[in-house]
Amino acid sequence: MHKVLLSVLLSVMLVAAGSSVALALQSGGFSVGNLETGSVVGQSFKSLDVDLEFTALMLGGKKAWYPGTAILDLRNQGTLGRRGQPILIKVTNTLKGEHGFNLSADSAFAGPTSMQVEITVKPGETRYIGIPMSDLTFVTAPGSMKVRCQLHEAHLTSHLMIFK
Ligand SMILES: [Cu+2]
Repeated sequence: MHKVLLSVLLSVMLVAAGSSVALALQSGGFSVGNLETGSVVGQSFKSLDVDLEFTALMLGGKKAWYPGTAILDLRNQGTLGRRGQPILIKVTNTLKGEHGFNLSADSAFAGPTSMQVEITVKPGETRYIGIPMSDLTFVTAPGSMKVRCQLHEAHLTSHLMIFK
Protein backbone atom coordinates (compact mmCIF):
# COMPACT_ATOMS: atom_id res chain seq x y z
CA MET A 1 0.00 0.00 0.00
CA HIS A 2 2.76 2.40 0.92
CA LYS A 3 4.67 1.60 -2.23
CA VAL A 4 1.65 2.40 -4.38
CA LEU A 5 1.10 5.70 -2.59
CA LEU A 6 4.74 6.58 -2.98
CA SER A 7 4.76 5.86 -6.68
CA VAL A 8 1.59 7.90 -7.16
CA LEU A 9 3.16 10.78 -5.24
CA LEU A 10 6.34 10.48 -7.26
CA SER A 11 4.53 10.50 -10.56
CA VAL A 12 2.47 13.54 -9.50
CA MET A 13 5.69 15.31 -8.61
CA LEU A 14 7.27 14.35 -11.92
CA VAL A 15 4.27 15.63 -13.86
CA ALA A 16 4.35 18.87 -11.89
CA ALA A 17 8.08 19.28 -12.53
CA GLY A 18 7.63 18.48 -16.21
CA SER A 19 4.88 21.04 -16.72
CA SER A 20 6.79 23.82 -14.99
CA VAL A 21 9.73 23.18 -17.30
CA ALA A 22 7.39 23.41 -20.29
CA LEU A 23 5.98 26.70 -18.98
CA ALA A 24 9.46 28.12 -18.50
CA LEU A 25 10.33 27.32 -22.09
CA GLN A 26 7.19 28.99 -23.39
CA SER A 27 7.79 32.31 -21.69
CA GLY A 28 10.14 34.29 -23.84
CA GLY A 29 13.20 33.28 -25.79
CA PHE A 30 13.80 33.54 -29.50
CA SER A 31 13.01 30.78 -31.95
CA VAL A 32 14.60 29.87 -35.27
CA GLY A 33 13.04 28.23 -38.29
CA ASN A 34 11.92 28.67 -41.86
CA LEU A 35 9.09 30.89 -43.02
CA GLU A 36 6.70 28.01 -43.71
CA THR A 37 6.90 26.11 -40.42
CA GLY A 38 8.49 28.46 -37.88
CA SER A 39 6.61 30.10 -35.04
CA VAL A 40 7.27 32.23 -31.99
CA VAL A 41 5.04 32.57 -28.90
CA GLY A 42 2.25 30.80 -30.78
CA GLN A 43 2.37 33.03 -33.85
CA SER A 44 3.51 31.54 -37.15
CA PHE A 45 6.36 33.29 -38.95
CA LYS A 46 4.11 33.43 -42.03
CA SER A 47 1.61 35.64 -40.19
CA LEU A 48 4.29 38.17 -39.24
CA ASP A 49 5.96 40.91 -41.26
CA VAL A 50 9.74 40.74 -41.68
CA ASP A 51 11.05 43.61 -39.55
CA LEU A 52 14.74 43.26 -40.30
CA GLU A 53 16.84 41.63 -42.95
CA PHE A 54 20.54 40.83 -42.62
CA THR A 55 22.66 39.37 -45.40
CA ALA A 56 26.16 37.97 -45.15
CA LEU A 57 28.10 39.23 -48.17
CA MET A 58 31.45 40.56 -49.31
CA LEU A 59 31.84 44.30 -48.75
CA GLY A 60 35.02 45.96 -49.92
CA GLY A 61 36.87 42.66 -49.76
CA LYS A 62 35.64 41.87 -46.25
CA LYS A 63 32.92 39.55 -45.00
CA ALA A 64 30.10 41.57 -43.50
CA TRP A 65 26.56 41.40 -42.23
CA TYR A 66 24.71 43.92 -44.40
CA PRO A 67 23.44 46.52 -43.62
CA GLY A 68 26.11 47.96 -41.34
CA THR A 69 23.42 49.82 -39.41
CA ALA A 70 19.79 48.75 -39.18
CA ILE A 71 16.97 50.47 -37.34
CA LEU A 72 14.09 48.81 -35.53
CA ASP A 73 11.42 51.39 -34.74
CA LEU A 74 9.02 50.10 -32.08
CA ARG A 75 7.34 53.43 -31.43
CA ASN A 76 3.63 53.27 -32.15
CA GLN A 77 2.87 53.58 -35.81
CA GLY A 78 -0.76 54.19 -36.65
CA THR A 79 -3.62 53.86 -34.21
CA LEU A 80 -3.02 50.25 -33.17
CA GLY A 81 0.79 50.12 -33.20
CA ARG A 82 2.41 46.70 -33.02
CA ARG A 83 0.22 45.39 -30.17
CA GLY A 84 3.05 43.25 -28.84
CA GLN A 85 3.64 41.50 -32.16
CA PRO A 86 6.94 39.56 -32.14
CA ILE A 87 9.91 40.72 -34.18
CA LEU A 88 10.83 38.69 -37.25
CA ILE A 89 14.38 38.81 -38.61
CA LYS A 90 15.38 37.29 -41.95
CA VAL A 91 19.01 36.18 -42.13
CA THR A 92 20.59 35.12 -45.43
CA ASN A 93 24.09 33.86 -46.08
CA THR A 94 25.19 34.53 -49.68
CA LEU A 95 28.80 33.54 -48.96
CA LYS A 96 30.51 30.23 -49.71
CA GLY A 97 31.23 29.30 -46.10
CA GLU A 98 29.15 28.90 -42.94
CA HIS A 99 28.74 32.08 -40.89
CA GLY A 100 27.43 32.95 -37.48
CA PHE A 101 24.74 35.48 -36.63
CA ASN A 102 25.05 36.80 -33.09
CA LEU A 103 22.73 39.58 -31.95
CA SER A 104 23.50 40.91 -28.50
CA ALA A 105 23.56 44.11 -26.50
CA ASP A 106 26.56 46.37 -26.81
CA SER A 107 28.83 44.70 -24.25
CA ALA A 108 29.54 48.00 -22.47
CA PHE A 109 25.86 48.33 -21.56
CA ALA A 110 24.80 44.68 -21.31
CA GLY A 111 22.89 43.59 -18.21
CA PRO A 112 22.58 40.03 -16.88
CA THR A 113 19.14 39.56 -18.48
CA SER A 114 20.28 41.04 -21.77
CA MET A 115 18.98 39.40 -24.91
CA GLN A 116 21.35 37.14 -26.83
CA VAL A 117 20.57 35.48 -30.14
CA GLU A 118 23.11 33.15 -31.72
CA ILE A 119 22.71 30.90 -34.74
CA THR A 120 24.79 29.60 -37.64
CA VAL A 121 23.76 29.95 -41.26
CA LYS A 122 24.96 27.57 -43.97
CA PRO A 123 26.13 28.84 -47.38
CA GLY A 124 23.14 29.95 -49.45
CA GLU A 125 20.75 29.38 -46.55
CA THR A 126 18.02 31.71 -45.27
CA ARG A 127 16.79 31.40 -41.69
CA TYR A 128 14.16 33.32 -39.78
CA ILE A 129 14.44 34.38 -36.16
CA GLY A 130 11.35 35.24 -34.15
CA ILE A 131 11.83 37.32 -31.00
CA PRO A 132 9.00 37.87 -28.49
CA MET A 133 8.44 41.52 -27.63
CA SER A 134 8.96 40.64 -23.95
CA ASP A 135 12.60 39.80 -24.72
CA LEU A 136 13.15 43.26 -26.17
CA THR A 137 11.91 44.80 -22.93
CA PHE A 138 15.26 43.87 -21.42
CA VAL A 139 17.35 45.45 -24.14
CA THR A 140 19.52 48.03 -22.43
CA ALA A 141 18.55 51.68 -22.28
CA PRO A 142 20.54 53.03 -25.22
CA GLY A 143 18.78 50.45 -27.45
CA SER A 144 21.96 49.64 -29.28
CA MET A 145 22.79 46.06 -30.24
CA LYS A 146 25.59 44.45 -32.19
CA VAL A 147 25.43 41.91 -34.98
CA ARG A 148 28.56 39.81 -35.11
CA CYS A 149 29.73 36.54 -36.59
CA GLN A 150 30.75 34.36 -33.67
CA LEU A 151 32.76 32.12 -36.00
CA HIS A 152 35.15 34.68 -37.50
CA GLU A 153 36.98 37.54 -35.79
CA ALA A 154 37.55 39.37 -39.10
CA HIS A 155 33.85 39.37 -40.04
CA LEU A 156 32.68 43.02 -39.89
CA THR A 157 30.36 43.96 -37.02
CA SER A 158 27.03 45.65 -37.71
CA HIS A 159 24.73 47.66 -35.49
CA LEU A 160 21.06 47.52 -34.67
CA MET A 161 19.46 50.62 -33.22
CA ILE A 162 16.14 50.10 -31.41
CA PHE A 163 13.79 53.03 -30.91
CA LYS A 164 11.11 52.41 -28.31
CU1 LIG B 1 31.71 34.76 -40.45
